[in-house]
Amino acid sequence: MKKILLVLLSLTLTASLLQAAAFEKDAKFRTTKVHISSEKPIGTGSNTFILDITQAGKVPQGAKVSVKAFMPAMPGMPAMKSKANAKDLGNGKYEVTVNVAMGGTWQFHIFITPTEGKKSRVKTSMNF
Ligand SMILES: [Cu+2]
Repeated sequence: MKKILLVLLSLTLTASLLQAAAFEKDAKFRTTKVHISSEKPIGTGSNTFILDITQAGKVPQGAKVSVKAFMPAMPGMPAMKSKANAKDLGNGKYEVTVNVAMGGTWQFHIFITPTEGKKSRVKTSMNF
């Protein structure tokens, strides 16, 4: 009986390790906090992120969330920009797929418009 429990426990642990995010980052602006995670490592092309948002410790329900990713112009390369609207998964979780055209450092601005109160813009950056 004990052995079965141990096997079940290790299977559960393995499953939760497999589900661990390949990418995680925290960003905040005043009392707005965003935990950004992705199941896959960030790469060129489409990247899907889960944004866990809290505002003053509460989860915003029904907020409009969008992301702007951009890379300023560099010598021999024009500025690059991509925008995406996030999908509300409920409970403060929002899913967004952002397209990034090339490797390097991208600035990410997360725009949160709650049903009531002020909009916020949370800034962070991603490097890959
Ligand atoms: Cu560039």
